[in-house]
Amino acid sequence: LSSRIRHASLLEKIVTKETAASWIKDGMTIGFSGFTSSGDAKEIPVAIAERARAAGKPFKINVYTGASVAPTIDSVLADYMNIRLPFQSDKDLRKSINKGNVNYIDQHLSETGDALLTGAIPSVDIAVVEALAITEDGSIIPTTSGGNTHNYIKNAKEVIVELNLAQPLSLEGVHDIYEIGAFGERKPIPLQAVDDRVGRTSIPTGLDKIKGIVITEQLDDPKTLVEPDEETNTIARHLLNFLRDEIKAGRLSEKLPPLQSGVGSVANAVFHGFLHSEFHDLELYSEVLQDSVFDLIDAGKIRFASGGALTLSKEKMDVVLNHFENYRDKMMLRPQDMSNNPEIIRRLGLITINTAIEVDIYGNVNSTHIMGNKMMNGIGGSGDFTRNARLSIFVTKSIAKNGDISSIVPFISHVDHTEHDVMVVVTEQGVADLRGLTPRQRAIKLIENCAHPSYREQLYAYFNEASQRGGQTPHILEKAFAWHVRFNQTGSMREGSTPPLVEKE
Ligand code: 0RQ
Repeated sequence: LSSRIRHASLLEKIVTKETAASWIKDGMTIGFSGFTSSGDAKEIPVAIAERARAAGKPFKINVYTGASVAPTIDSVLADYMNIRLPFQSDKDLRKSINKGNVNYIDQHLSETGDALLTGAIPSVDIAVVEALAITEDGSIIPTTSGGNTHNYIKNAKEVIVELNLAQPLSLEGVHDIYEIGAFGERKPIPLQAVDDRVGRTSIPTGLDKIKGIVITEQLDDPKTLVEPDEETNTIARHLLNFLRDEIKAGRLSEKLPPLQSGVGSVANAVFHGFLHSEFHDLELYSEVLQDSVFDLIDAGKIRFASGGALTLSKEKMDVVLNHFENYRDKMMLRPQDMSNNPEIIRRLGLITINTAIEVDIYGNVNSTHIMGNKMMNGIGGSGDFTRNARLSIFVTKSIAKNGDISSIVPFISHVDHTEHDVMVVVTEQGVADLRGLTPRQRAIKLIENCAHPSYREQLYAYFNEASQRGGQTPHILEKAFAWHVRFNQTGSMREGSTPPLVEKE
């Protein structure tokens, strides 16, 4: 234990999870570590829920995290949440949010620290954070993610540590914790390349601020790997060919600028595509480092990967965590106000790849809402990256739900990324490069290159009728959401669809 708790006085602070949970009172704001189910607090949230259930009295807390966290926070605490921010992807919590039972604040991931700093959201009472070790001066060494942990520790009155003995000590040194500073005192961030180290390897906390330590030995909740399918492989192929064409045209050099990509099946397929391509010396300045990143490192394709979290499947976690010394000099984990920092994203000139739920004919993108009102996950980092990218790319399959939904629509039903930020759209149908085009030109590119053939005629009918009415961005307002309305009424966006005779399950 002395390698993990490096100041003897801290040994007296070891408590049970039940004791730690008893410190969390109704109405408090808790800042949890954790980003994409990596480096989350694992035992205390469960103990908090058990205690609340047993007490049977009204109990609600505000739950702040880095991004999505494991069900041991988001499912287990869903009934006990007042405010939840800044991102989630949990099916139980999603239900509570969409019923209006949880006050979900869907926030750009880079901005939570600033929201705390400016008093825009309630401040943190207690930070509950997973640690690899606590240093002699009371600094906390995080585990598999950066997240908002340093902001929550700084903002909180007290800190409870979950010291995780299952996370290997070889992770020590992989973090780069840099304080971006208060408004008015903020300096240019001295990061010029993906592998520049500008901060510390631990989070200054102080022995006195640590209220208790709970020992745990659970590994992170592994991610289920979504294998590439025919469509995602085709999207990946189009995307890599687009990059090749950009190189041929002289707009990109053979050594690509650093890449960012979201989580999920397309991201995985794209990175698999890189594995079997001529691209080399790749650099990542991203949030999540998934399995494929480690495959690319093993194949010698990635020079350096900067991320916010290791988001791994069970099999990959076993390999990576048992041999982390093989990877440590090729990667760095940063807090999300650095991994997603607009200043750095713009300076490094990233190529960003994120997934859309739907795209409209003018290039606006909805990443968060189903049929205009129901929250899916949240904007996550997609806005931080897209707005500031050198080359912002959105990917999506052209249809969803067996073709009853077209992902290219006349008007998106919720706006996350505007036409001004979205440069390129890729579906399994092809690539629409929207740069330098007017809205009317963009509409034709998107319908022609990205829409599913079975919806093209319908899209042209809308666009042609709208164009006759005129305008910079032609619309028929009374019909703009007709496709979504039709889907809600009939179960399909296709014109002429009739409601099913039997209610769908
Ligand atoms: O439904 O779950 O019932 O099968 O939406 O769609 O195609 O599996 O794609 O898992 O990559 O998720 C945008 C949600 C895509 C995600 C989103 C249905 C579809 C399926 C999921 P089922 P897919 P993915 C870095 C960047 C925002 C955050 C972000 C996301 C389900 O990528 O949350 O980018 N992004 N972060 O059938 C209705 C449509 C639909 C649709 C798909 N048009 N209408 N349903 N679906 N299109 C990471 C972080 O920030 C941490």
